[in-house]
Amino acid sequence: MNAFTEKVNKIDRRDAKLGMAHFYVAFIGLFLGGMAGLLQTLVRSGQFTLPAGIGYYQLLTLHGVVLALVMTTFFIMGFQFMAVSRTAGTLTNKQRKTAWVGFWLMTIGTVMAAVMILLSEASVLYTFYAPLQAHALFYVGLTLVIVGSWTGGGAIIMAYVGWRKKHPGQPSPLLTFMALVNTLMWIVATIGVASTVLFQLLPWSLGLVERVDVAISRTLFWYFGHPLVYFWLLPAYMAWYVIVPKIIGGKIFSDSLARLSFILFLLFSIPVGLHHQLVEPGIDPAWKFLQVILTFMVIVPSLMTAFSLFATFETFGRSQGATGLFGWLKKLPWGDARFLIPFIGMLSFIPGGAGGIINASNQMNQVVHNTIWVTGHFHLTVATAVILTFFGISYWLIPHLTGRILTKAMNKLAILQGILWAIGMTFMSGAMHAAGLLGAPRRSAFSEYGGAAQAAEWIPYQIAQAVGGSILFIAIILVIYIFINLAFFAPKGEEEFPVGEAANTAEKAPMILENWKLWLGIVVLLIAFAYTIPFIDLIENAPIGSKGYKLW
Ligand code: HAS
Repeated sequence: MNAFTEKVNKIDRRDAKLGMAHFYVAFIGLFLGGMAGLLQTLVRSGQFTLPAGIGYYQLLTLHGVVLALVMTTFFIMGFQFMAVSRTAGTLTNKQRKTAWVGFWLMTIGTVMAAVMILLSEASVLYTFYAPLQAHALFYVGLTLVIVGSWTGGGAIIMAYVGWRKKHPGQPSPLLTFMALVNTLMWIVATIGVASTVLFQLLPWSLGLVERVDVAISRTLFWYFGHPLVYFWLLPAYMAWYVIVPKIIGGKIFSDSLARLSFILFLLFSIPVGLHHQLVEPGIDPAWKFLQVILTFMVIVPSLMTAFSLFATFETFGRSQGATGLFGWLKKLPWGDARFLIPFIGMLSFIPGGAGGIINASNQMNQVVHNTIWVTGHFHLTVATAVILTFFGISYWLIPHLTGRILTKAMNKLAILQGILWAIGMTFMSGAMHAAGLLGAPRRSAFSEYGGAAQAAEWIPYQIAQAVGGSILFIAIILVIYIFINLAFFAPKGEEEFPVGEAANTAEKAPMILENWKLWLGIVVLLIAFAYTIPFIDLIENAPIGSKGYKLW
């Protein structure tokens, strides 16, 4: 390898350290959160009681906060830093320092929130809905996680701006562009959750004010809560658009299409939060209807992604001599964990996305809202499509960063891990969907509901969830084992950081896609359009508010 390719292709050791720090926290979180998940499914089967006074809702809070908020955020920040470092060049000292400050703020915040949960001071679940009231330090911890992520986001923005200055008139590298879009979306979205935490929940939990306006707090939460799911999804899309084509030996279908789909996410992922509140009182149905329409707009970039992926796979297969309608499927590298694991994720996103469309449809939402169907939906989307893609990324990125390789034996184990995950999740998420349709509630411990006949119908599905949860836990043990191997024990060597090229390199991405004043201007307008009147309504018609409750 000559000095030039070395410089371009290999991530600088100082940046690699930054990435690995994020991944250590993410994988510790995966283990703790996964353990909590296993115990939950066992409790809900009715066959197991928690020892040592551990509460079901305490465990559920740990599971949700550690996996949905902590594990994802650390993995995503780490991955995005590495993607930027690989494609826009090594971070400057200032950028790297800023990123480290962000990392430490997030880590301190995580420890604070986790300690409060473990001390049973914050069993408020991952959505920390008022009027459930946690200890003030729980909210302070979450605030630090957000502020830390903004600081890290600042480092990504600085790296992007630096690249643009050095390359005037040129479109930025695709992965850097994508990391930037996700960062911008995240910053705009987290303003909602930061507002409710700082101005409502924190003063209320400190006793500075007695009551909280529940509807405003939830609306601010969901202003953030829906883009949050795309903050998880977009790094997986980065891998699907840019990395998977290179792994299979193919090309990115269209660089411009990929960028456009990310811009559409930036525009439409925020002004849609009311679709989580379709059954809540206090919000005019006309505004809910408007946000449902906008929700259907945010489905478009996912459909574009599906189209683009099929095109990449089919074009590659045919270039290898495949014939017939589905002959190209046979040409894909099924034995390569770096491809197979994200591919299982893509497959699961087909029913996962279809479930989302059902949720978003007002009438059907009345059937599924607050049932365990919704839990089934997000275990297919974030806990399969996204997480399997993150595992697939780890299988080449961790050895790339530690100067080791994914051996054939580890590749096989990784494939087994992905297949176990798919089987476990089919049991667990499938049973959740089915029980939800029979009316089983979400966010609830085991109960026979006074011997009600309807509740008895749910029990076989709850047992199936425990079977699925146990298989998933075995898969988590495997992934942790592989992670430790890749971080510390695998043979030394060079593992590639695959970055795909567009099929048509002559096609230059239109520079308008990097006109941030335009896109952020539209974002602000759409948010103002979708949220101003609902918020004025909520404030004008505010009830006296609620005192805090600790139901655990
Ligand atoms: Fe959702 C609730 C609507 C996507 C996560 N969602 C949740 C919650 C979470 C979550 C965590 O409208 C629960 C929050 C809570 O605690 O209360 N969701 C949607 C819609 C979409 C959607 C319309 N959700 C996601 C994603 C998530 C996620 C992504 C995480 C990563 N969701 C809702 C609604 C609720 C909700 C309501 C509230 C429910 C309630 O009442 O509480 C869309 O973005 C989905 C679009 C996706 C597609 C699929 C495209 C398929 C692709 C794969 C292609 C495959 C290939 C391989 C190429 C249209 C891209 C195939 C190869 C072969 C050979 C076949």
